[in-house]
Amino acid sequence: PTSTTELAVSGMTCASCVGRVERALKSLPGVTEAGVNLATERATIRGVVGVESLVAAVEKAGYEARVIE
Ligand code: 9UX
Repeated sequence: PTSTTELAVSGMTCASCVGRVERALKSLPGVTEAGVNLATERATIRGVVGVESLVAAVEKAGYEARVIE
């Protein structure tokens, strides 16, 4: 089923960081929507995708992520 996942993302300091993280998330198969809020350091992702894949994609882009329970 499609679900919404929230990640806490750290290490972003400018708008280009936000774009990098959004692109990394949107490039994953199954992701239909991904948005990043720099002020709150939160990423919201919708789609059919495992949370470990989401975290790995953010880390590969050079930032830190953890799933918000
Ligand atoms: Mo902005 Mo982010 O100059 O990794 S892209 S700090």
